[in-house]
Amino acid sequence: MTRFSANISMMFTERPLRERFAAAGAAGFPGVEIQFPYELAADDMARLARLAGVEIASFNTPIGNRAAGEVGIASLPRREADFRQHVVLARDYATAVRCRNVNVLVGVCLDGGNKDRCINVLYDNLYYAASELQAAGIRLTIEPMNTTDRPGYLINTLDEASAVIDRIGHPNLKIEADLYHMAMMEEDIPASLRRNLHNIGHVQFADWPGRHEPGTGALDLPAIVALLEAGGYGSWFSAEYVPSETTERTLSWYEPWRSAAT
Ligand SMILES: [Mn+2]
Repeated sequence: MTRFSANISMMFTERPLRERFAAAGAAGFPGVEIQFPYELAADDMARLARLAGVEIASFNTPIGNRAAGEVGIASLPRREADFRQHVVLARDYATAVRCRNVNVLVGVCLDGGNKDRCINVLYDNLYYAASELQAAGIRLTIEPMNTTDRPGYLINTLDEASAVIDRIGHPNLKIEADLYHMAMMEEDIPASLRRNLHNIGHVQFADWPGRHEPGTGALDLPAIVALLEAGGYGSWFSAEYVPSETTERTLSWYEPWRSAAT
């Protein structure tokens, strides 16, 4: 059965974070995800999710020092020890909240533009993270992002992510495919999804342009869901959009699936 989650870092923000779990559950979502959960204690978050009847679908490893331009530290030379701490933190957090997917932000190269060095650091770090998480039963993903919102981000398309995965060669490393980023970076979204389907471990979406709810742009969500499921994809579809009005008023796209689930 198709399972949708709501990203409560961007949705249901009319409420304090602690109340968004129940709001997502009441709207019929069996899962939530959260970009950076660490402001909540893990046992607190586990309790909020349990009370709301939702699973935690995915979250990111820490973003690092945003003021210094860091978008994750996975590709930063001389930060390997900090990266490993982030992985252990995320692994323990995911275990406590029973989350089965953790996403690593591959980041931008801040080493004076020495991209080769950053890429080599990234390979080593991803192999470490994939192994560490696999031992805990948690999948690791990397997410291609668009270069307009994230200038310099190291992985921008599904093909690039697949090339990194093939190079690293760890079975626990997959792609978090975000249809919003794909709309800006891919020549042919269905073709790219088909080509990389064997590597896709998690899916997010927002419409484009605007990054709002499905129906506000060019995204054909039912067609994408059908394509992925026909190809064997069986994990979450995570709504990660900026609601164009109060979140509850932007959920008509979800109605067909919500009715089917109840
Ligand atoms: Mn995303």
